[in-house]
Amino acid sequence: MLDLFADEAPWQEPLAPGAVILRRFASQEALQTLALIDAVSHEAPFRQMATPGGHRMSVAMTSCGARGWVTDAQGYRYASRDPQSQRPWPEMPGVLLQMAQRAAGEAGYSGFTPDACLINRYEPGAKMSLHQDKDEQNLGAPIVSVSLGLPALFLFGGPTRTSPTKRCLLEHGDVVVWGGPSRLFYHGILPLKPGNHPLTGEFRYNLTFRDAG
Ligand code: MD6
Ligand code: FE
Repeated sequence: MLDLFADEAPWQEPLAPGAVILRRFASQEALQTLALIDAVSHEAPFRQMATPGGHRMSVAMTSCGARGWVTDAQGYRYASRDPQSQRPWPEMPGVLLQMAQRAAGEAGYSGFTPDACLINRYEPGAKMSLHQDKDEQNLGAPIVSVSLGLPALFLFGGPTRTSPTKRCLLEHGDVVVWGGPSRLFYHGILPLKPGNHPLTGEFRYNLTFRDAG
């Protein structure tokens, strides 16, 4: 298929110390990435997990790589097997690993070796409350986040839950790389507005590559 959405040259927007948005960085690889998400989800289906407090998440998730992020009554953690099947998570496809490494390098983080890729799927109304990503062993490594499909409003805060937040729209192909001084900053996603994206229909997908170690 001719990709009418991959023509723009990428550009960078600083977000915070250590954090940058690489606009449209993943546009060229969007179709391939969506096909790989589909393949991963056949082995490890999207599921809405329960928080430790017993709330069902509105975002459906799966993972690939040596580790996957899971939540249940026992808490948030990384696990080397899919709790639903007891099988190892699907391998992280080489093209995804390489895309994440290129994005990290572009943002000044060379030598990034993610071992986990969490894949989020949002339907209209789905959201991600303000949170910190702190379940990874290696907090010195950045996180690379790839957005595909419908746009979403991203809230980017500061070191405390009540820090002022800025809102930015993350669109198809945008990649956020962040680490360093803002690695533990609070962030979230506002409820997804309904829409119809030519490549993903009513969904938004987000992939986050982490060194969970
Ligand atoms: C999302 N992203 O974009 C949710 N976390 O759907 C995250 O929670 C996130 O984009 C850590 C680093 C980058 C992220
Ligand atoms: Fe996060």
